[in-house]
Amino acid sequence: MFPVEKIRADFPILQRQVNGKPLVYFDNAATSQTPKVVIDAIVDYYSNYNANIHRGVHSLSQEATDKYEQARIILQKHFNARQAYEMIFTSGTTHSINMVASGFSKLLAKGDEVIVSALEHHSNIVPWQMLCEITGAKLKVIPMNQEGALMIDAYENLLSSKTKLVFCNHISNALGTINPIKEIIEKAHSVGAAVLIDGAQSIPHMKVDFQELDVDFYVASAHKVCGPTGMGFLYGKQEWLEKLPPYQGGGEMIETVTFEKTTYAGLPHKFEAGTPNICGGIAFGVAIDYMNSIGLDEIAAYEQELLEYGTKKLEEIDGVTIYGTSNKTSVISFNVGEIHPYDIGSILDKLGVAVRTGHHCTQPIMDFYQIPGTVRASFAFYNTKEEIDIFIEALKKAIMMLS
Ligand code: 7TS
Repeated sequence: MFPVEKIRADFPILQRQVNGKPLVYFDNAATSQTPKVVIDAIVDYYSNYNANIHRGVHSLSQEATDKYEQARIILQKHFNARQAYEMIFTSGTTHSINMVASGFSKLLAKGDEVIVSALEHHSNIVPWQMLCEITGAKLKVIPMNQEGALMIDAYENLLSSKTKLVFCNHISNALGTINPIKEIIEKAHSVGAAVLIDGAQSIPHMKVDFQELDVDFYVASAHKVCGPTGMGFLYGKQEWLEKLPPYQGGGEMIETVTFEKTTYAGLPHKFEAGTPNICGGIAFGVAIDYMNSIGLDEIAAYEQELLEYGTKKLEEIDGVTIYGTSNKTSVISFNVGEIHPYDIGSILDKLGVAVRTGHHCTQPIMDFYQIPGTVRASFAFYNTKEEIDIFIEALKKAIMMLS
């Protein structure tokens, strides 16, 4: 039995009430909640060893540097990167994607092609459009089908010797679809293209192995995996990170500076200009350790149970349409008849249930289904079937009020 009650006790926020009702937090795809071990690590950092890193000879600075670099190793081991310096700390997925897109502005030329999937979050579309504007490269799109899955045959037809980069998410935030990224990566490599995978929605739900995937770049955010906001990573294969120019100039990313010429530091410092989110990095490592203490396979199995239960309960309600029905994680995106998702979300909130409504930063997916948005309930390993029952009753009340 998955020890969900014991796990819930780790999350102080789950004790609170919202609008006089016990909180039912089903907005985990937007951000996950924070266990006490991570909160304690943040308090410990600011209470006991707050200092700038990589520069001081003094003890506090050395302690902070050691903990920050240990966190990098925790990430390296967890994701099976070849080297710790292939894990670049960033402020999150968006930042990481922009770093790679900016770097490729020096590597692409007119006539080159890049491929994006139809299932992307705007943060994995807009930076590449900006890149194409600068370089004259062409953006092509892997289409999706009605089930919310990517059409891999069509992808094969898009690939050619002109393809330089493919970017795709591991899991769609709007629908929960798990994309066949190993196949996507293999096919891209067969024409010599590099691949960036957006793992914002995958790392909370599954074990990811960078070497096994043979992925070139993989990016994610700490706040989706029980860590703090404003923190994330860019993983890049060493040969790619060496090829890319630095993203920002500044302190810490240099080897020598003169007014005539500056030389850059090695990895990872070349991409980590300025004082980073030191506490955030340390807390990210603690969050990953916490997830591993529960076990990602156990988490995935339990979340699938929640997904099946929630889907069955929702399907019993008249007028419900669920979007995204292929192999997926614990995300249910739905509408009820013609009722606007925002209206449902507002009433659910009055009843203590937190969901996200709207286009989820995936307007192309909403356009595909010809809808303005959805209500999205996304479950985490600390949610329960009893909470799903509360959500279903609240939803029925909302439908009654709005029909
Ligand atoms: N990529 C995917 C697949 C995401 O789900 C998100 C955030 C991002 C990128 C951006 O991550 P950030 O940490 O840089 O903001 N997704 C969501 C969501 O679904 N609801 O709120 C944020």
